Amino acid sequence: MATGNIEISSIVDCFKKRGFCILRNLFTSDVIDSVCVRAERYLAKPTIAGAPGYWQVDHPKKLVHPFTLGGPTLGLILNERVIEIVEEAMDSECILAECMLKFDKGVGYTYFPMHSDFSIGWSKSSAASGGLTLAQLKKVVGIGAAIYLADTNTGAFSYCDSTHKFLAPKGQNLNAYNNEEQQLILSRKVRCDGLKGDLVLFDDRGFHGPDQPSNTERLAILLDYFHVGELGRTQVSPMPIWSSDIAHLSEKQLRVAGVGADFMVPPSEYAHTRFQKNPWYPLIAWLVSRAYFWQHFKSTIKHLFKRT
Ligand SMILES: O=C(O)CCC(=O)C(=O)O
Ligand SMILES: [Fe+2]
Repeated sequence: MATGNIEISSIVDCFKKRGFCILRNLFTSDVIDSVCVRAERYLAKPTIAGAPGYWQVDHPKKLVHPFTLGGPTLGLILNERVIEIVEEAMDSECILAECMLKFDKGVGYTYFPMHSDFSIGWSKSSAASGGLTLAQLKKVVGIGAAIYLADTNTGAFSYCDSTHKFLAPKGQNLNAYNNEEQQLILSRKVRCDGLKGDLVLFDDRGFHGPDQPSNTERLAILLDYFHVGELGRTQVSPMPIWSSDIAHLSEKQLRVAGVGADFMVPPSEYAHTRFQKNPWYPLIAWLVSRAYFWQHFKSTIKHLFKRT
């Protein structure tokens, strides 16, 4: 746990040893509060017919792209001090590969089990050949971050201490490991309890996930930075940044935000678009197409009367 002006090198030392660390007092409560107000607005209703809101991809959670919150939110997503820590830990330039504001409802069952984000052969798109090699996996290829937008304990982000050193030999899914291996990994699980505004940094290669099952709601911004030296200037999907916000970004922030970068998944196919496959989608789409029917009907009648 690092608070205040602690040296970057001691943060990186801890991060490299244990695979995670918690940073406190990075952001002022004013900034966090104003991001929360923006988040609440978007979390009130789902996006329908272009009206702003959250994305629904399953029952337990609501998602919002944090860049759409705008303003002070960008200071969290592209914090220069965090970028400095991430780049020192990677020993490379980084790029923001993915980010998401996530509200977990606390449904009382496990829907996001512990996992590793990388293993040998990893790739996000079928177009990429071969996938991640062992030599690449030995480097800090990806660093995730969770920014707590409320005090968090039950349901908090959890990390299996030092498991980034295992390099997930049987893959990303914990179920692929035998009982003994699973017990060994899970016995190292540390629940990262934290305060509103805390930021947890974690090595993507280690086993991690939310503390589930949990009956507690949780609100966090999740970020993922990739190692540019190993994975290229490539994002999982491009970032939707408002023109008014992009004007305030420094050169370093623009670089990490991925201005001019390549991407693996087109925005129209990215995970948040899953509702297109929901059985209710055609009906809701039909309702939307009729949403202004009464107005249309009145205009048509008026027009007819005018003609006669
Ligand atoms: O929701 C969480 O706490 C885990 C997120 C996660 O696994 C990730 O961002 O890679
Ligand atoms: Fe993950």
